[in-house]
Amino acid sequence: MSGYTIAVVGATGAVGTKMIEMLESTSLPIQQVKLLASKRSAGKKLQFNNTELVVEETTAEAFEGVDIALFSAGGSISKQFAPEAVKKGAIVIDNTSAYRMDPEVPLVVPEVNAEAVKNHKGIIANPNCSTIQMMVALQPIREKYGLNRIIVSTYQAVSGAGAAAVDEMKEQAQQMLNNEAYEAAILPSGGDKKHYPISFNVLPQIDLFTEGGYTYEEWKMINETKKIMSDEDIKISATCVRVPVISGHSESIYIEVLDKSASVSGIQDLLRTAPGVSLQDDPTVQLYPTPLAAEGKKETFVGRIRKDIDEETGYHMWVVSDNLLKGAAWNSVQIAETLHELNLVTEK
Ligand code: NAP
Ligand code: 3JN
Repeated sequence: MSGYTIAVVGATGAVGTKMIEMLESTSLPIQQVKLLASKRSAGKKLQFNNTELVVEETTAEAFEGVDIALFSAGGSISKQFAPEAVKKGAIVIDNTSAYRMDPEVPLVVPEVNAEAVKNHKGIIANPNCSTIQMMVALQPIREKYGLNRIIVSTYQAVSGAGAAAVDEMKEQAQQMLNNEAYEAAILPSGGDKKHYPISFNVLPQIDLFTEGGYTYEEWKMINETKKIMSDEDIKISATCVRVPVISGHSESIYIEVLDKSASVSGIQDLLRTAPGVSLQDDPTVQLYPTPLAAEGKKETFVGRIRKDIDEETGYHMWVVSDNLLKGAAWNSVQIAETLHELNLVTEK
């Protein structure tokens, strides 16, 4: 039987679980799936296409015979094991930030820069979830009208911070509704000193603060956008905010285009047929995207497109996508499909 051997590293996690689901629905020829996680999960059983698979510990040897390895077990695991997987002949598609800004590593959103996979030297990086959906929505506009400036504010779901953060939010909500004492131990960032409740709240901090009063999440959006769009000069600023939503990141995006002939209807026409985009934009019938409706879907949904009041070339829009699918697992599997379509994977 022919087909690829695909490893999922971090298979028991929030993203890894979705990767398994995406592999179940892919058109890729698959001979075998290997599920890898930490030593703690070794021996645990998970389903793939109604077959029970046993989770193995992630070791260098585990990548023997693997053609494609999808990593989502955190940056330190990618740093440790991605080079080992490459040495064993696998192509690594890495969902962490470990290699995203490495000039030797393509950073790929297939709807935007699929061809970049051709330059890989063993590792291809999957961008941050908030960057991916913004790129899918803006690329068609950029191609037609040019893009000069992006100002984005995100409304990010709690599942982006991992399964434990979702559990904490649910527990807080129940405690608050029962008028009981509640605790906050994870958000806004497990690595920071203070923690705030996310239930019935909004937190203007995702990850730790760094240069210029921006957080790492905000810098990821800025730097990754410049790399994916191959445009160091594009003006971009981001404010990343956590909201009490389980899945689905939303973004309010302001752009300035170069071409003065752009219009709301012109942008709507472009997005109606753009790859990976679903236009949901009709205020007369209250049609616009919401995270709850986007959950479980692969598309990036766009609505509320309108012209800025003062700036002739300025437009606003609302962009929503499932952060664990297009933002992570689906984009990674799409990269694997792109490699396959371009005949860049060799079966062992
Ligand atoms: P999670 O739910 O906490 O899952 C973490 C996974 O990593 C689990 O499968 C865990 O296995 C595994 N792991 C932990 N330590 C390990 C070790 N020493 N060796 C091998 N595997 C180990 O986290 P998540 O939300 O799925 O996120 C995982 C990573 O994906 C993040 O750290 C981030 O880098 C990346 N991510 C990317 C995006 C994006 O924007 N593209 C979004 C979310 C996450 P056990 O069950 O055995 O502990
Ligand atoms: O918080 C979110 O909504 C997205 C989080 C992504 C994330 C979480 C932990 C570590 C990342 C990422 O993909 O940028 C990382 C990381 O690998 O740096």
